[in-house]
Amino acid sequence: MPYQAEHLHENDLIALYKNMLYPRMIEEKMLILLRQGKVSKWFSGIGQEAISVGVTMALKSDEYILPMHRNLGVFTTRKIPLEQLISQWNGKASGFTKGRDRSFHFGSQAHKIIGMISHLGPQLGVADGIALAHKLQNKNRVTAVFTGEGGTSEGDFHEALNVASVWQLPVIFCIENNGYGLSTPTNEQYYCKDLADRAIGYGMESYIIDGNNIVDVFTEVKAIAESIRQNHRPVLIEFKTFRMRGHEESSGTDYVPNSLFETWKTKDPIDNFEQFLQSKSVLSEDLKNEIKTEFSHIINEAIATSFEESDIIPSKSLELNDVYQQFKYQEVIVNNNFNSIRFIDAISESLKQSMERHDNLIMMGQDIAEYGGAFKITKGFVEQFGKDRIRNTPICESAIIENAMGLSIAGMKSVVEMQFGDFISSGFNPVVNLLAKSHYRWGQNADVVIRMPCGGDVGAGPFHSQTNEAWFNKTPGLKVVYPAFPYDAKGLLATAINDPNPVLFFEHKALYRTIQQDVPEDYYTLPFGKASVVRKGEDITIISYGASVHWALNTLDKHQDISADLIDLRTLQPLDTEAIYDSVKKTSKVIILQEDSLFGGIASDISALIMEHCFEFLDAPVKRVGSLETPIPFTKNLENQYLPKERFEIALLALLAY
Ligand SMILES: Cc1ncc(C[n+]2csc(CCOP(=O)(O)OP(=O)(O)O)c2C)c(N)n1
Repeated sequence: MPYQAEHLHENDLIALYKNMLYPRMIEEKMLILLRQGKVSKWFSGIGQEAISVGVTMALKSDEYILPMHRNLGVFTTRKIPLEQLISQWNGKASGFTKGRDRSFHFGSQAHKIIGMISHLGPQLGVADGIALAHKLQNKNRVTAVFTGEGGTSEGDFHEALNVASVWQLPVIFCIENNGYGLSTPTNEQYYCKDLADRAIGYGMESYIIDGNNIVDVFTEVKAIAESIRQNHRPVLIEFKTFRMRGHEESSGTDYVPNSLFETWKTKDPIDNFEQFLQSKSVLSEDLKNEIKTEFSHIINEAIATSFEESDIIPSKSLELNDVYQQFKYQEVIVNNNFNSIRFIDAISESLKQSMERHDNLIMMGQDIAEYGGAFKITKGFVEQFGKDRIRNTPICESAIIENAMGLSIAGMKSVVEMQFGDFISSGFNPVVNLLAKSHYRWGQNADVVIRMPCGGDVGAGPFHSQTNEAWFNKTPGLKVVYPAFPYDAKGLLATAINDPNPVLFFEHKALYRTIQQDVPEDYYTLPFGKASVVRKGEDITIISYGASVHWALNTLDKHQDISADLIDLRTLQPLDTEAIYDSVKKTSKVIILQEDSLFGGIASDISALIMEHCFEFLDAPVKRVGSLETPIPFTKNLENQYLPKERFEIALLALLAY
């Protein structure tokens, strides 16, 4: 193999060699332990070490790298302690995820490494977010992210490249083209000669590098990184290489022709480089043996230390405590200068005041800049805060939510506006798998608020009227806020932005311009997990949130003789169970009204909780009322039939008469 190494000092050459050899020797040991059933699942990077090592050595130590499942060389080159790595793979408490996630599904801020979630593609958008943060912070840093060739078929890949290009982000996208995605060969994965050509469509430059030649990888990536630091832009690199073992160790390689293994064996990145170094008298036999003996010793010691560590003793409180980052709510109260404003103005004011308070807060969304967003909530923001902080995005919910994760990793806050809450389905994966699980998995918070204009009664049909909070209430790690009044909306949104955890903030569109209230002019906060009792009464408890609070109010206005507690939950996660139980214990009858179709919604869980905690206090069965079990229709008559307003009145009267 030809090595153009004249520009490299002998010490650099030895460092490249050692950094490749170390992960190879660890892997060889792992394979033995795996066969003995002593380690969990293993994805081999044997034969691909030059890429992990070359890229990592080409970057500076304060620059982030986002590796995949075959990039042990990234972790070892960044000098992650081996005992801790082994404990991670063995599910021990001192591993990076405390036994909560396996293999390379973790990150380490100390080493500027951000590990993957299983879904592969989301890594790429996260890299965009980190690079965006660095660009906004005027740090000349490159971010490198890996994907296999299989992962390039995912929408996330295309979205991330497009965003990086449109925003000219300093990201090096590294495709490790190793011939197979599990058992799928490249000709069943994509229909073009070189994946590097994908860059053309995104107006991006690209390179093809021999991924088995450590000198080429290191030298070329170093030059590309230096150039990107000077002149911010993304670059796509396709590394040609080969996967020398199965997808994972138990899956075999029957589908790979033997001739391919034979050909690629001759291209082994370590054997060839070793021979080259020996031919140049850089590596003597003695030195080689010395290095190998030293590594062997380190590896055996680390394995012994890790295996001595006892198994995790499960603790419910430890598990539950790590789902969210601790947040110390800071109350800000104001009691003067009230103005009568609409729900929509309250949201807008709150956003503006938070933008003024948090220099590290940015907003992203479709058409939110000059146009002011679909509902004009951010009108005028660009003039005040500039386009760096008020960012129009391409139409790619997944990549933008992944960007938000990346911003958080690099110390920034973000608010992402969904044009309509319905479109979160196009960014569902990063919300429920990346933002929600990150803190529990490896202690990395996602300081992101996603604004969700939602809800029906607006004649907008199945794709612009859903109230999809139940998709998220279900997922540990997310907070869900759903105000019904301008005062609550303003204060709760300020808290959502202060909270370092991911918050889904639901804004009912039918309330935007119809509900008005006296609201303090200045900035204030309201706590999560505290319901508000909108009406006080004795005979029945009505529990609701969002627009349906107003439907309940209208019903009570029509029936002045009904004495009811009307509880507006305000936040669904956390849920104020105390307020619910206190009221039910007082009134002994309870009806829960939700706008969403009934099955699987929050009303069902609240009903179950009441049964479990207040059964002895009940004088009647708990009643739930919600929309029909259909998608939400567009035509007024159909929508009226779908929504539960009329059914609520009937059910309320029936329950009172029970
Ligand atoms: C969204 C998603 N679909 C399917 C999988 C299962 N899966 C895990 S790795 C893999 C193959 C990945 O191939 P490639 O991106 O080429 O990387 P390689 O394993 O070859 O390094 C598949 C199908 C997954 N993890 N995520």
